[in-house]
Amino acid sequence: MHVDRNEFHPLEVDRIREDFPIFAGDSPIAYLDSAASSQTARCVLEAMDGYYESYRSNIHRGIYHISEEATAAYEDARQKIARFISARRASQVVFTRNTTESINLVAHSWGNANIGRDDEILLTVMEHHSNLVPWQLLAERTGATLRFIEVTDEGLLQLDDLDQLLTERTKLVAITHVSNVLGTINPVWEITAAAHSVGATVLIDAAQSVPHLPVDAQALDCDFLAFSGHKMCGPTGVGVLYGKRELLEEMPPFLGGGSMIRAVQRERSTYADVPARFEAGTPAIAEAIGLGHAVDYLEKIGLDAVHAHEQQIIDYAHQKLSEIDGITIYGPKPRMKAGVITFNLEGIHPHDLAGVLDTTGVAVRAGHHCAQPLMQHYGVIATARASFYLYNTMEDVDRLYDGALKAQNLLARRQG
Ligand code: 7TS
Repeated sequence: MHVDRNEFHPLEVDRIREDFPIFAGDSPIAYLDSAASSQTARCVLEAMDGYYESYRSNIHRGIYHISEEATAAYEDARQKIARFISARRASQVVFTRNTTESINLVAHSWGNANIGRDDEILLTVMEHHSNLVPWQLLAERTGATLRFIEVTDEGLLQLDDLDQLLTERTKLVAITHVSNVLGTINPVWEITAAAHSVGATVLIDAAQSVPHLPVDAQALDCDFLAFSGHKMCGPTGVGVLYGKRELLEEMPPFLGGGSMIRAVQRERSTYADVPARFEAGTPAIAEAIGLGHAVDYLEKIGLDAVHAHEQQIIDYAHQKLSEIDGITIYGPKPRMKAGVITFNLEGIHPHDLAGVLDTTGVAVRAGHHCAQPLMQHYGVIATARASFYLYNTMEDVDRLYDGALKAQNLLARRQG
């Protein structure tokens, strides 16, 4: 079947691409690895430069002008992020380094206090290692048991089993909103409601959803939500943990040090209110300010529009790549997923494929994508993955297609 990309009507992305310095020049990269880390919008870079050039100083301590300015900009970023995910209060937004640290914070602070040896933690087989290893470590510390929602061959969660898996022993359900490998958008609202009906607490790994879809933490009713700035046009080094107020307020500190205390004596201390209690030491000030501007940028474009754009690209990518002989595409149909397509070409190692694609200026990720249990489910060691964002074009898909054919010509013949 011949696929004509003009049948699809992508959003106009030329103007959006001008907002990303990396795409300037005559032969821009076809950057298809935004699930690993997105590109940074110029307004984010300018906001961070503005801090360093004009009011760089520490926060929450200075009684001079530029420190007050830095504190205000940092707290303003917290407000913007709270609004972006529809948190009730800004104090429910804790700045961390990334999704991984947000989840570890919950595993230590909430987990150590609330999980015991007879308890169960329910995960899924499609979790990123970030939302698996912290719970394995917690289970080792406490003697708790990990249980798993299976994945169907189509790449959806096997939710028929949910009623059996959720029992009065289930204390925590920790699930990804969107799979970083398959792109599957999981029905997290339904799972959260079912988990709450047995009294379990729910953490949603939103690393791949908050950057790409409208996410409303209050509507989802999740107890915790974790995501990273670097996947949403923001800088590296800053992430977010959202939590319900009553849970955060009960939780003991994770890291100890400056900024998180109320009063310190030789032998003991009392701790600050949330969110400061969980932000020990000097935080990533410029990065938090940059993330606030990334949120402004995404809000201006609209997350519905971003998602619709990715759906068009992923529709086209599915049709186009399906034309290739010997391709296996993993995961659900385009309509049920975000902008990720994961595949293998028969007889070609995905690392070799990625190497050939790189020679044509196409950047994809190849490997296990930090989701080894999911690879084991599919009986593969690695896959190639192209992931799309608001700045990608149909032409990027064509370049991926052409590069895949080139790899087949170069490698399949040699290996075959
Ligand atoms: N959870 C999911 C669903 C992810 O996709 C990632 C990163 C993380 C957690 C961890 O985020 P971090 O910012 O703490 O590292 N995913 C990927 C990826 O797919 N390729 O590289 C990183």
